[in-house]
Amino acid sequence: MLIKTRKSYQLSEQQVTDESVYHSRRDLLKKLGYLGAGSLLAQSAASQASPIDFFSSKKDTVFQRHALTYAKAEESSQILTPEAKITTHNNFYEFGTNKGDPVENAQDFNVNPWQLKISGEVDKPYTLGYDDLFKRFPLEERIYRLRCVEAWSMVVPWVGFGLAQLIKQAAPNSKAKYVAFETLYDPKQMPGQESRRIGGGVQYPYVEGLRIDEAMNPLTFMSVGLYGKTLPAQNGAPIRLVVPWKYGFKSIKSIVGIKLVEHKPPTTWNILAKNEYGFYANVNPEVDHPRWSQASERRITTGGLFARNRIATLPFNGYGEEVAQLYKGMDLRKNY
Ligand SMILES: Nc1nc2c(c(=O)[nH]1)N[C@H]1C(S)=C(S)[C@@H](COP(=O)(O)O)O[C@H]1N2
Ligand SMILES: [Mo]
Repeated sequence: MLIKTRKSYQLSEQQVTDESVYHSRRDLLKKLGYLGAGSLLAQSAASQASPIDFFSSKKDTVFQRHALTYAKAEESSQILTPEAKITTHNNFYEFGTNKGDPVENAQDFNVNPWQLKISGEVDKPYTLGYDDLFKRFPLEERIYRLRCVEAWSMVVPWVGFGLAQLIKQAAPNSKAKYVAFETLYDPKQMPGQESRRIGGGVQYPYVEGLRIDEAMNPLTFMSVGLYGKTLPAQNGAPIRLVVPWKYGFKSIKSIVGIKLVEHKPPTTWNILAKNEYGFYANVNPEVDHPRWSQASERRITTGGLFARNRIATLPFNGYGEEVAQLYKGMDLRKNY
């Protein structure tokens, strides 16, 4: 018998009702000083060392729903990766190539003021300032698996909004076939951009891209927070992309530009090694990296060194039902 189970990403949407999303957003706005709760917290928003809590009061329903969301995630074997691991095991080459470099080197990264420009093949280009990132679109929580091309993975409770909302607001024209993303270029703040040795020889600014239909898919997410708080710098503050069915390198961090374009845009890892990293980068256990297998992954969980956390990798990282149709008729070996 076929038992229909909920998709993991729907979990949070079912647990966090519209009402609680509304309240959590109100709560955030309050913290940021928009609903008259003072400016002290608004200031600390700029400093990633003291992230703003989206779900402040431990007594109200919002917090309880939030906790319930996490509990349900654990029940459904979507065991959340602990916050302490999500925020200390990072790939963010602008701050160094070792997993512990970003948390160490990004502590003074200044994200406020910020400008995110939406431009290109659109009728209504616009720019979002720091505050707009949290105000313009209703925030929601999504629990997603994140699968790095290096064969490790995590389960992350993100906070943010669908990329489709941001794109629709710009009114794309008929030439908008792809979306090009760009990370901040600021070598003074990002030591990896100044030194080839620290930055791993990557060409900066880091750039990424999606086909327009991939960008408009409901799963494609702009994250401004995790574990109910604003994003730590090392995870891509103040705003980063999350594309859960693709390898992690597509999920570009600290974005300053989103441009709708006619032709397939260049992407950072493809520029660096095009035989190893393609434009699509869909998680695929059947197509190995030239230097290692992609058939399984090490899930980063609560377990220690000897935890049995090697699991099979799923096509499209387990999101095939939502996204496989985007690639109908395509040779996924060629389009890796
Ligand atoms: N600008 C930028 N974005 C980036 C990267 C990077 O080095 N620079 N690394 C990517 C890779 S390889 C992964 S796996 C994810 C890691 O996100 P996390 O550190 O939040 O887990 O970010 C992606 N986004
Ligand atoms: Mo990655």
